[in-house]
Amino acid sequence: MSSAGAEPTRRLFFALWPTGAVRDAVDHFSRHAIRKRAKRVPARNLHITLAFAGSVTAGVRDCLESGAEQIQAEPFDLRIDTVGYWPRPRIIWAGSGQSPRAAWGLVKSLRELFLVCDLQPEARAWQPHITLARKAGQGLEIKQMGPVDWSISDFCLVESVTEESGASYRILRRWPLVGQAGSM
Ligand code: 2AM
Repeated sequence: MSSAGAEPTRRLFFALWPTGAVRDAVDHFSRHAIRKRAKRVPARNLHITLAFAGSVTAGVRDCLESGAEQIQAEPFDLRIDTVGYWPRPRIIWAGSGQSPRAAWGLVKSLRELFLVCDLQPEARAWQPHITLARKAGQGLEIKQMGPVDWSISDFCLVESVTEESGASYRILRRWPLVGQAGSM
């Protein structure tokens, strides 16, 4: 229970959410490539985090939503063709050998929005990835993947809820990518 007077918060992040076909293709790869000992991320949870806000109040959420509405970024294509393992968080991930400028522009805009909303943006460079499995050893049996081509035409604000069975994600809002080249 929250202490008296403490404002309720929700754990939020901006993300790219795959279409059904992309999700299924990535999940198919994950099922075949990852050993059972790793904790595979279920298909419904596969995504790329753009900017992680953490636990925020309703006021901050409002700020994020109204700011996100103003963001102009072009739609872009992402080719998921790379698989890797990060020993520190012990995750197996899928990503793209080449991420387009528009994707970086979108992340930059979201990081600027975080400052406007009194949130601290991530200090590290963005590392676009889909987490395929957690608590993983070097579990990859196939080093190459796909490629899976993903046409990205929107971005989402997502709530993360921790349940006994693990994290569950709920898309709260989506915004279309409609900007012109060079616009912010
Ligand atoms: P991960 O997949 O690399 O673990 C929801 O938790 C999403 O936000 C996940 O994609 C997770 O990345 C990312 N995330 C969780 N905690 C984070 C943090 N402190 N900084 C950046 N991203 C985080």
